[in-house]
Amino acid sequence: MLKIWGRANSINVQKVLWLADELNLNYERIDAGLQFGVNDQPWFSSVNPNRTIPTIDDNGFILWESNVIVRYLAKRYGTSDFYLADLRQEALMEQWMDWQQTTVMLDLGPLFLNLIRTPEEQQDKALIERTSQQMIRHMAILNTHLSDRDYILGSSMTAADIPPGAAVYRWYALDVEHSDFPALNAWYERLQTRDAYSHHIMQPLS
Ligand SMILES: N[C@@H](CCC(=O)N[C@@H](CS)C(=O)NCC(=O)O)C(=O)O
Repeated sequence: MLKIWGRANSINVQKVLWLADELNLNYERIDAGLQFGVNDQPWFSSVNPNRTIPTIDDNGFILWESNVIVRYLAKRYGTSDFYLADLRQEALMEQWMDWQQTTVMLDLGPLFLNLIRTPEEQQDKALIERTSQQMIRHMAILNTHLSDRDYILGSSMTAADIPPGAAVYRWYALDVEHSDFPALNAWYERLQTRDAYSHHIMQPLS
């Protein structure tokens, strides 16, 4: 059975759990990271030398890096309309997934850590202001993209919606300035109708 190491409050783990439920996969999740440890045990470095979560074991095939896990599982277990086989469509899926990881998270990550995991007196207010403004710019890009389609790649949900969809919940859940982005908000509402999204992504921030 598929094994997923990672605590349920990690955005990177949540992406994998959301996908696994969308694909109706049987899996075992093992709490790991922060207070749960496991990734600090000596044996874990042979599974993932970075000691990060999520890490998966799919019948002996070990993989880390959340968005790569999303792509692998979607490609292996998803239908061709969930993971698009066409070269250019696939590249567009990867574009939006990597944008979440390499652009959005550069701001959302520190913003989240400061607001949620840092005592108020130690919070970096300048960083909070700067990353909040950057998040508005990132979300404006997604809002524009979604203005003439229901999902990232068109009329139905694909694996491409998963990383940005996980990020957008965090942004809306944080107590920061949110501009009025109708298309982004409509997509967010569409995602909220999915059981796997509300179950895994819409968790209290901790
Ligand atoms: N780029 C990696 C980042 C992985 C990562 O940094 N995960 C965090 C949790 S979101 C982690 O392992 N933190 C250490 C811990 O929880 O002990 C990915 O997307 O999988």
